Amino acid sequence: MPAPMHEVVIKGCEERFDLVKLWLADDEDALLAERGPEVLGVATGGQRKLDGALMDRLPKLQIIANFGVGYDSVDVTAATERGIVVTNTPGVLDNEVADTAMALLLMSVRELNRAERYLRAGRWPAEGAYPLTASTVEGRKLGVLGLGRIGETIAQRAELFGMTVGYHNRSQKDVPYRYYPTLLEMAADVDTLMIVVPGGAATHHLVDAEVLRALGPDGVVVNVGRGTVVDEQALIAALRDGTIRSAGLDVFEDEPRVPQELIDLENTVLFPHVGSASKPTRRRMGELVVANLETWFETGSARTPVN
Ligand code: NAP
Ligand code: 8YV
Repeated sequence: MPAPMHEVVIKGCEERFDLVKLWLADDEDALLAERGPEVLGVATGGQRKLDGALMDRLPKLQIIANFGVGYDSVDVTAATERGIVVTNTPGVLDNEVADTAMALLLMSVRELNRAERYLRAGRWPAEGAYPLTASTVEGRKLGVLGLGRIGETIAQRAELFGMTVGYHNRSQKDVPYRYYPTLLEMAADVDTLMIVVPGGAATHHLVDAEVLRALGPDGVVVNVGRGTVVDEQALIAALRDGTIRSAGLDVFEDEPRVPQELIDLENTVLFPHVGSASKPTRRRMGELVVANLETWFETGSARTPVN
């Protein structure tokens, strides 16, 4: 284990395996040289990059079990080349992340974060009612970029909120939502863009200035996928000059650093990557990490492999 993880993973691994805690080493290089050749599995929470160079220090490595659906900190190509299976934690967090996404959407459209700040600042008795919001959620057109497990869970919620739903993926799915073959086409047709695609090179800056312009002045962007999907500087400019209305963000390009410009803007809702961050959900994710390791070493197949 390269860095500290959820207690369920630490305990689960300690009970079943001989756990090497790399972060406790005074001399990491020496520990890797001494214990690396014995290591058969890695449990990781994504704090540390798992690249080919590190894999080469673990010549008997069979499995990398990632805590989280997104596994962008693991070089899966390098793992596959070395015959190492990579697992993630899909499914168990869909509802939690979808709830977080809806909270960002509702807060962004109805300015609920600003309204709360208004009350806390004592402005209600002094200045009267908070101004009416220009927009409302019911009737908005939602475009989901990445209609996968979490994206579909968000789509179901959005329908209940009276929104129409469309999506853009690389491939069309058998779902009752309109498919847009290109992101630009979708952005031009909807007013609310929900980003739920994975990070990595294939999705880097997919949402750029052109997409934001296409979304238009009533446009709301919500990102619960990965920060790298959005050109953050283009987003800041679009929020500043009214190209779009507002943004609700759970993920950022360089976490945990969030650009001061985003913090200073009134039309942003900013969460510190808490999409799945409840105790029950994180526990389920931890249990799935341990289950992947356990079944791999018991049966030779993992529960939720990605390669
Ligand atoms: P999933 O089921 O694999 O869905 C991902 C969707 O994205 C798929 O429908 C896929 O469809 C689409 N997609 C992938 N690459 C694309 C591309 N280049 N262009 C357009 N569409 C693309 O994954 P999930 O379980 O829903 O999770 C999605 C992501 O959410 C994770 O990878 C992670 O980054 C993020 N996440 C964030 C949090 C949080 O706390 N904020 C929590 C969990 C997950 P096609 O393959 O057809 O393109
Ligand atoms: C976690 C996530 O915050 O699952 C993911 O992809 O982004 C979140 O659930 C993260 O994985 C915790 O390390």
